[in-house]
Amino acid sequence: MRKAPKHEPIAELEVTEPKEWAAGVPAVKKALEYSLSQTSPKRTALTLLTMNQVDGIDCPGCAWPDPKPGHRHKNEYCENGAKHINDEATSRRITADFFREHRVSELAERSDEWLNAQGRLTEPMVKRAGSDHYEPIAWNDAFALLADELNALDSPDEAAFYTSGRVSNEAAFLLQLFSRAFGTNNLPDCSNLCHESSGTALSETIGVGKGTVSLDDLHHSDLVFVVGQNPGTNHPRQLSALEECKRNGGRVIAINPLPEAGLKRFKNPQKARGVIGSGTVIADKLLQIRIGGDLMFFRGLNRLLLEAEDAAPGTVLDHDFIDSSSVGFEEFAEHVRTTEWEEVLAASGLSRAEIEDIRDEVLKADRIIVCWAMGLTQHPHAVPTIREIVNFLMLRGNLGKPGAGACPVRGHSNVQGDRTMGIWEKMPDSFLDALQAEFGFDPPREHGLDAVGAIRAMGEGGIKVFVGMAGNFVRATPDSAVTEAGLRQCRLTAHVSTKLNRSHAVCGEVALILPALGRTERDRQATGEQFVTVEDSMSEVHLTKGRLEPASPVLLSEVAILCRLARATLGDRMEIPWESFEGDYGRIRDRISRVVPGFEEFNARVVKPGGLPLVNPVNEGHFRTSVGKAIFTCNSGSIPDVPEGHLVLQTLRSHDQWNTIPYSNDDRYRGIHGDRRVVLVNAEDLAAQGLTAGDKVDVVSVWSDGERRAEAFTVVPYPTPRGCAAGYYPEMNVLVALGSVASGSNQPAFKSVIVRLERV
Ligand SMILES: Nc1nc2c(c(=O)[nH]1)N[C@H]1C(S)=C(S)[C@@H](COP(=O)(O)OP(=O)(O)OC[C@H]3O[C@@H](n4cnc5c(=O)[nH]c(N)nc54)[C@H](O)[C@@H]3O)O[C@H]1N2
Ligand SMILES: Nc1nc2c(c(=O)[nH]1)N[C@H]1C(S)=C(S)[C@@H](COP(=O)(O)OP(=O)(O)OC[C@H]3O[C@@H](n4cnc5c(=O)[nH]c(N)nc54)[C@H](O)[C@@H]3O)O[C@H]1N2
Ligand code: SF4
Ligand SMILES: [Mo]
Repeated sequence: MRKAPKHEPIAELEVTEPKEWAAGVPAVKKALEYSLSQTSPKRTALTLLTMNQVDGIDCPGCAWPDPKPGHRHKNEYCENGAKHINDEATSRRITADFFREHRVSELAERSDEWLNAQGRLTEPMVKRAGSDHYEPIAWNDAFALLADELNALDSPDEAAFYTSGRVSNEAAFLLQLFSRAFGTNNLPDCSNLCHESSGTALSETIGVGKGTVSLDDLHHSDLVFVVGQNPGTNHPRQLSALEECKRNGGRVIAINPLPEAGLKRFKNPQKARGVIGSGTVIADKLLQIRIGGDLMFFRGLNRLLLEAEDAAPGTVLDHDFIDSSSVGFEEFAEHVRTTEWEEVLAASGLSRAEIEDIRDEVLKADRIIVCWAMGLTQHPHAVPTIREIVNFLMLRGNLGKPGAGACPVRGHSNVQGDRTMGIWEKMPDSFLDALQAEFGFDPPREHGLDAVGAIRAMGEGGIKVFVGMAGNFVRATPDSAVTEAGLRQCRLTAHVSTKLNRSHAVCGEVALILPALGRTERDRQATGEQFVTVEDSMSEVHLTKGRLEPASPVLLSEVAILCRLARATLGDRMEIPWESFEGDYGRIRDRISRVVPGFEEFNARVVKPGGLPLVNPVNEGHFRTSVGKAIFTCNSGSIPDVPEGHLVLQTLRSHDQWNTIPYSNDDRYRGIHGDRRVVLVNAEDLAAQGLTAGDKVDVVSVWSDGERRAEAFTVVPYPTPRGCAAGYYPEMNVLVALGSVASGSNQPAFKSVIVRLERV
């Protein structure tokens, strides 16, 4: 539990009307303003002009894919992508003096925004046991220290290696190789916090945990659902794809508790008409659903589709698909027919007429895509919700055909690739067998710990060494006070990072900061300049190559850090040529091509323009499920009863932040300026509780193991459904109990927090 940072003044909160449209001229202006506040016009030009171009820098922001080579715009990036890249390319630097001036305990009191704003980390640092300061350490000493601690553990399972989704395929492959050679599958990652529920639901029902659509499918779909997603802020170029879909005659339905700006109207900053015109209406319909109501909404919709088929047999359902490609239809149909309308309407907060209207849209559409993100995955019943969406798609055969399919929209630029490379605490035996055949050692077979499991184990003393490969574990995870205590209990925490964040300050007895090259920078190794590769949300693997000089000559690449750590730790225990991997990343890709299916001839194929598209078996008619067909499922669940006077709170991103890092206190589209410590509530709920705009409250969540409290937040009336509330991540993470997770995926339920407001 943490109040506003002691050391920094907080600006006055100013609330304006939420915006009706996204992007346009202000987006271009804001991107340039932020870029120039961080670095020079020359460096801005160097990064922005090559961003998302063939041979250039892959945007370090979200995982939205690029159009095919030859179809890319000169400025193939969005306002937020420009901010993310310049946040890394900043000219500001943190040196040893900085750590002499600021104690670790003081840094732990600073805001996330302030820590990030100090600039790039430039040399390895150590905080020794009993000290409250970081001091410089030579690279070799840092690796020796970390290796000694790892080797002193009673069991390799007392270590955990966390990965955040900006890490390249090459580094991710080496990290999982090192961890398994060392002897543990403890590989928690940001995917555990992000799309774990999607992976679980999709693997179970269609046999692959990835989306099935391409950009071209989106452009040519008849009807696209955008559910639990705020693309105007989090995947801005998705709006260009939706705009193209609409130009081709498609329709868009948004399902979201909030009327997010980008869902309404989009002014494409890459097109003249987008800059001067009134923009394109994106969502033909916006259903302001109650938080957590999507499962019952889709069940209601599926029931209506079954009834439409009853009324006109042979005209609604795709019997060919159902009969030849799926199992479980009869049980599913029986289950869905029992769906009570009362329950659907109560859970979704929608009217029956609204849902019937969507049925009519569906009946007119031959090709349907459902896109979703954190609004669906971060609930206790996230997995059944996504399974019900798969049912919905299957009813009319919307899987494995052009213009149709499932589209979980990934967050971090390489979060999907990291999984493909083996960053998962429970990789299947087929992968471990391939690793064994290639490297000649026996990888551990017992499943490891995920993010929630690792935090729990830290608290119980079961994890003693924590290594973070990018990311900001302490702020990304739930139950902030519990996670902080867990990390402080570790013997050693080490972070491979580009920028300073709170995970460096809330640390183990001994702590290491291992500063890495970023994606914008040239990576020179023994055999010359290297590139790395990433996989986007639509399974296209492509290369990325930095153009800037490194922020400091001392920095090492993530690959080099891992190779040197592995050599220091494993010595000559195994015949893995770490030194050769460090010198030439092509040799890592050679190994990947023999271990990971779909990457055959990786080196030769990835250098072709546009890269290497991975084929989703679903699009070739193969369902790799337990029965070899797609599986209809019977699903139940909604938000548990909300006691009188309580609200369901979702924790989300503002427009001006990258995950745990706010760039400013300006949530422009929602009209919240100057202060992030706000809670957005329906005006009638506020009135019912005797609260008015501007009142200060503590937000209190209630769990079986006690209350959590976020102190001194300002209430803001906001157009969200009755009974719902919203607040920003990571400020609200303190409220989410570690035990509150999605069943089946163990993903924290960051968007289902039952709270009450206490006036202060
Ligand atoms: N600028 C920027 N871009 C980003 C990120 C960032 O921090 N900043 N983060 C990246 C990452 S890692 C990720 S995972 C993605 C996240 O992308 P999003 O999933 O768009 O991110 P959130 O801000 O969590 O927004 C969730 C949306 O779901 C809605 N929602 C909440 N609960 C429900 C519900 O029960 N039902 C429905 N239907 N909707 C609901 C919210 O109102 C909100 O619009 O963005 C990526 N891109
Ligand atoms: N309440 C709540 N909590 C959430 C969410 C939510 O919606 N609500 N969303 C969850 C989701 S979807 C996600 S993905 C997680 C995000 O969790 P993380 O991925 O752990 O967090 P980030 O904020 O992306 O990490 C930022 C840090 O990464 C480091 N970094 C950046 N680029 C590089 C690089 O190129 N190399 C290296 N080595 N380091 C780099 C920098 O030091 C920076 O400070 O948070 C989760 N937490
Ligand atoms: S949409 Fe995502 S990948 Fe594309 S430029 Fe914006 S942040 Fe980067
Ligand atoms: Mo994410």
